[in-house]
Amino acid sequence: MDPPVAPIWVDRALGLSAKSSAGSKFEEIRVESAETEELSFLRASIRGAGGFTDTEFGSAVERVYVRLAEELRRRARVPLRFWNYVPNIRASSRNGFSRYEVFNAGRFSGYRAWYGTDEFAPGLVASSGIGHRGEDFEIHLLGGVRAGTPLENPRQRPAYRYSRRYGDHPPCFARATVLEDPLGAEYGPRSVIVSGTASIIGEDSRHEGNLDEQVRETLGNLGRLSALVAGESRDSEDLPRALARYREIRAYVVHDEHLSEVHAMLERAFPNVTEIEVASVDLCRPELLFEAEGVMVCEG
Ligand code: 3EB
Repeated sequence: MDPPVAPIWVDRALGLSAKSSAGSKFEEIRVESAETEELSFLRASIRGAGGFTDTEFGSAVERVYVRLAEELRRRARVPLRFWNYVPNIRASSRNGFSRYEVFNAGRFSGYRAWYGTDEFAPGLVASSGIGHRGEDFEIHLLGGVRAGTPLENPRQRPAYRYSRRYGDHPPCFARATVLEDPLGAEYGPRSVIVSGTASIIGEDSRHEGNLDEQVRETLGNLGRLSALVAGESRDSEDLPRALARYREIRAYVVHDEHLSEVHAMLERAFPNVTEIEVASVDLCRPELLFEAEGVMVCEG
């Protein structure tokens, strides 16, 4: 698997009967879509954005968000989950801004234009912000008929309230989106789409340079979210049981040589995930070695 591609579960939820449209290659923002009665999967891309200046890139990100808002509105759909594939995500410009910070500023402006206010936090959805090793900037968006409910992780500060340490504009996403609509028959009535999750407590990265510990801390974050959804007010005593609620997992490592080790660790941790995906990408903070996202189901 080599992102930007949709996770397995998105392809499955769209199914074979999804109607696709290709979009024009001659437009600045190219939009492709796949639609079903319940879901829209949109892919917007800008060619060559890896070579843009900070100003050009920030404004490109804003325009892609605004364009996606229009595309959803036209289809009478609302956002459920984003994947942002940012070229050179760890690069720093001459101005000292990382590409991820520039991306965050552009996304913030895009949301402000979309909602017409700075108070858009209740409308945020699950997201992943990762790098890829091409020159194009690409955003994938899963939209649905009815909005989900944003969920935050008590172990982590909401990203939209991060301090200025991570840029002048915070990352705009929720830790998870809770859906009351079935994503697919196999999940039952209620599922939770979980954002990219890393070894971050509060807003601080933990276990710099230590893969095993970063995986362990990340599993703790994923487990906490699961316990919360299950109505447990504290950290689950039983991490394996909490992780067993996950049905889909996609993970990212920065170093190719970690791929098989991480795959094996995740297979042990997630008994109810049929096919664990692991890809090698750059992550948004230089000290992070690992990130994971997925879907869980909750009984009742
Ligand atoms: C973090 O703050 C770092 O920018 O959309 C996870 C999920 C992360 C989404 C994003 C970033 C994003 O948890 C990783």
